[in-house]
Amino acid sequence: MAEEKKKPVVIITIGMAGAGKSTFVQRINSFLHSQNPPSPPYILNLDPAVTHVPFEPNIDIRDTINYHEVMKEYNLGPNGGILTALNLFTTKFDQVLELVEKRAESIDYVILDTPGQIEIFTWSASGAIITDAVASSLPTVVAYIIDTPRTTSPATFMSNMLYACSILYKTKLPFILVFNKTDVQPHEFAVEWMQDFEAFQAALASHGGTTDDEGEPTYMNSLMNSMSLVLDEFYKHLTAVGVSSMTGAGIKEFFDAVEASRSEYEKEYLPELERAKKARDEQLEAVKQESMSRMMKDLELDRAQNPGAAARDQWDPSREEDEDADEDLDINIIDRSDERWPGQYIDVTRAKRRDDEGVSWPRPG
Ligand SMILES: Nc1nc2c(ncn2[C@@H]2O[C@H](COP(=O)(O)OP(=O)(O)O)[C@@H](O)[C@H]2O)c(=O)[nH]1
Ligand SMILES: [Mg+2]
Repeated sequence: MAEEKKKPVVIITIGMAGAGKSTFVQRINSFLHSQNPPSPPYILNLDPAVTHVPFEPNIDIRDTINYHEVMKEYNLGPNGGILTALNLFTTKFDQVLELVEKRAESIDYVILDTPGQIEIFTWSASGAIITDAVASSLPTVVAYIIDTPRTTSPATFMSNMLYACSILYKTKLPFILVFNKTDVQPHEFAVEWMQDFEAFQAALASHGGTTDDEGEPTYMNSLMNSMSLVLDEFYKHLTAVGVSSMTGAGIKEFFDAVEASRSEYEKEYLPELERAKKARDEQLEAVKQESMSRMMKDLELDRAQNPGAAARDQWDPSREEDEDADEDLDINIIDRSDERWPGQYIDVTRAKRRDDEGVSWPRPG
């Protein structure tokens, strides 16, 4: 018997607009294709507004949802349009997940490219739903893509790290910091700042803005100092790699980090997930038991108070012979999954809202 195949790892790329998420996805895609034997990944494009993606996605949100139609239909601007398109897509994500799971036997990686603007994915319910859905069925890691040339000033570096930190604490998933564009700016300075607290403090001090005219430290200085203490803790929980999506440098190291994250997922995330699920199930069961027993009590009380009605309301054994009597109890669940073909699964733009439905999709404030 063949040994059980390892589950594919899901890589969720997150990062500021222009950090190079899509270019990175293209790069790891071509890296996987060039392996011996080739290991083509399963790619999901979740950016409805992108006009050109440098790779061939297996599932593309743009096949399902016309972003321009969504803006027109719901009278939205670009950000609201992207968010609404993502929300519409998320309502069908169970079908997406089914398609991914069907392929799980034959692939090693599933890659998610997310919308250009980071907050649309990280601060929306849809982003959280999608992340939870994949992470509860497959080993999942977050690849946080950083625009290295744009993060060389200590203050920018720190705000970028704080953003990453907030995402780590939100998703609790294994986390890889990917310093991209190392062909333009090597990432050694970042590694030094992360490993050596004093080096970062020194960089902060030499960068101005942290002392006032008299040379006294400003509030900014003490804020940054305390923040960097928070970050020191955060750095212990992650791996950082430097890559160039342009040249392909560092991609091998990235995949080493992904493999290490797989065991982290299995050792830390999965038990936590199972514990949370068990607690939820138990709570649900308790609620069910409680409402069931309350209902039975009510029923008994009711019967005690109305003995006449209770006497008439009894099971009639003569109905047992009536074979068709039980028929109404049958609930037929029809499994149509075998008839489904890729691409058929959704066209939410066609399911137009009727005026009397009063549906209003959440819009950004
Ligand atoms: N020099 C260099 N440019 C890059 C690299 N990765 C991405 N870029 C450029 O950065 C810009 C934004 O990339 P894109 O992948 O669209 O960013 P996204 O918004 O995060 O998806 C594009 O002009 C890319 O060509 C890299 O490793 N090196
Ligand atoms: Mg992109």
